Amino acid sequence: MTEQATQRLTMAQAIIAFLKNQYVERDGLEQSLFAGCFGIFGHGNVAGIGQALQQMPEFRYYQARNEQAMVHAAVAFAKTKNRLQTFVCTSSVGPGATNMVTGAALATINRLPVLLLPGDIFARRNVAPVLQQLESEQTQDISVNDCFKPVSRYWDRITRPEQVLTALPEAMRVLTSPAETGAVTLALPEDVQTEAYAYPEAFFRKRVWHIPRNRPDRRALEQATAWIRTSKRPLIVAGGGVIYAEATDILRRFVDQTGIPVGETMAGKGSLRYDHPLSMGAIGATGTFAANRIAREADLVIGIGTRYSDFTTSSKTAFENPEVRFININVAAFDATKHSALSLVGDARVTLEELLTLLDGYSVDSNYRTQAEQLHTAWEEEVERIYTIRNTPLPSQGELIGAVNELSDPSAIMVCAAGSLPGDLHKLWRARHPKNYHMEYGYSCMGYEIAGGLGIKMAAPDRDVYVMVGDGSYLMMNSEIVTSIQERYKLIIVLLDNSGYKSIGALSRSLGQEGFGTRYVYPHNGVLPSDAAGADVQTLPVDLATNARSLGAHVIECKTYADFVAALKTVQTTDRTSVIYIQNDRYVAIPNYEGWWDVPVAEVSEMPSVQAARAEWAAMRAQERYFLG
Ligand SMILES: Cc1ncc(C[n+]2csc(CCOP(=O)(O)OP(=O)(O)O)c2C)c(N)n1
Ligand SMILES: [Mg+2]
Repeated sequence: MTEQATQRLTMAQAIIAFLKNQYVERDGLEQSLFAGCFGIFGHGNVAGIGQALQQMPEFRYYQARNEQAMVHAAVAFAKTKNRLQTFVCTSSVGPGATNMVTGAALATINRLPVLLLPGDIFARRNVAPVLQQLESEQTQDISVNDCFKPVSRYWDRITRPEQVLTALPEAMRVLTSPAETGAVTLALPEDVQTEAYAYPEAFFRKRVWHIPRNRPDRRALEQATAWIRTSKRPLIVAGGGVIYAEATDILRRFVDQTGIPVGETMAGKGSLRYDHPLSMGAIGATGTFAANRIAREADLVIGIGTRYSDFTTSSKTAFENPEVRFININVAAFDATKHSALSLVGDARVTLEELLTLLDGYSVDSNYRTQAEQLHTAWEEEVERIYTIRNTPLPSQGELIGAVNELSDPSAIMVCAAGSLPGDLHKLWRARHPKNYHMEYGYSCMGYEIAGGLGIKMAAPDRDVYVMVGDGSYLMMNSEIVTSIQERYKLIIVLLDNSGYKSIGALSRSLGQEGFGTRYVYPHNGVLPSDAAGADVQTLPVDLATNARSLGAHVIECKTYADFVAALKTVQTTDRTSVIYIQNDRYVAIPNYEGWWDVPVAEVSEMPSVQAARAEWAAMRAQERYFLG
């Protein structure tokens, strides 16, 4: 064996020394994959990864308040960077680790890269059970970190220091793969983290991982061309893949040349500017009437970078044309083959470029184009109508969304994740650039909003970041306001208080259940009052504005729409994270525009309203289709 130069480091030091030398390159643009490491220290990582970070301050360490939140921040950062950069997240053993499981699931579902380094129980075992260890009577080869397995795209436990020599390259392969990316978890036993090994120096050399723009099979492209040329009513469904591939310019050219209208998913909104005449806006359960009407009769659906979630397909009821077929452009074969599609497995940008060349001279029938353009105009009028509602005494959510949209800088980024806001924003937000609308709707995780906003601001410090958050989500996770103050990343948080869950309240009422369990009010005779109790309830003495102030934010409390407009102007010059607090109406809703979402209704109930909802549900359920090609 030839002698290799080595460096004696602890396993944790070797990890950080390796990670700081990992770069990615796409289209000739090179950057380091990791912007640093978020972490919360405990006995499971303080002397391992914690010591390594202290020794290598060039790999920037950021303190977080909650492990779940730090993964959200990392993932939101990665989404803003089109998956070309992300963070490492280090936690202690036990609860610190399991707090990250939700974040891992969110990352994997949304196909966003993040590297998780939870501390793990002792590999040497002699002192077991260590504080916070889950013991098993069947095996000693188990810890709570096994919970990460189903939510990680790559999972490993490092029981000897030299194992990182083979584990870290695997982690990099997955993190830098557009098709396979998601959460990568390396569970690090707290003793092994501190153990030394003579690592080959070559391991720490700068490495550049090329992010490919793979091209689909030529024959499949030709077949797709033939399908498009013979279709009468084609529709593009633009998903997150369009944005991650930076394919929005070619998409616009594709649409201009072919006249094919575009509906957008939650992750794909912003693929085409809202004011493009062939933008049908949001599609599916939270879609516009424009997109949903075009979808209903489409004979060809071209899905680009979409997973076809139930929100996108209106739970498989959106596409009613008996002849409908699908062409799916996707980096992941898994998604490309959905709906028995003709699969174009490849990068959205290069695939659209090749397809457009092959479609030279093709354009949809002018009647169809005119119909789509008219629907676009009608939809824009509907948005205008909702933006100009002035509801009293409490403002409506729609008008508040309108104010944020119109008074925010066009370059800003708006972030949201759960509650009634995502559905309303999907319909109403006028996306002016591909990053304008940042919606985490793969996991729709309450608590992502503020933590995610922090990650976005770190990725795009020159842009204003508007966090749209409900009172429920705010209560679930507001801790990263403190981190935003500490690191001087200014967020503009719009906190919409409707005393509970407007979204699930409305869903519950639509299922005949009167909003049971969705209001923040005192129980009455041991039962939480539902919406049937109306205003005859005792409200809670909770003061969220003061809560935000106590965390260091600049807070502006509003009562009216006019106050809200004034606050939106004021926050443009505040010096730190600012919260605009406003109560808004729980009941004024944005209509459903011919979309549907399958939420099964109880088959047996004594409530006539539930029985009626069940009958209505059964009728829609019968319309759900399989797309078998
Ligand atoms: C972590 C998590 N728990 C539960 C849910 C289910 N859920 C979806 S929306 C919602 C209520 C959100 O309340 P709020 O943030 O006040 O928004 P609103 O519905 O009032 O607009 C709940 C409980 C979820 N999406 N995420
Ligand atoms: Mg609420």
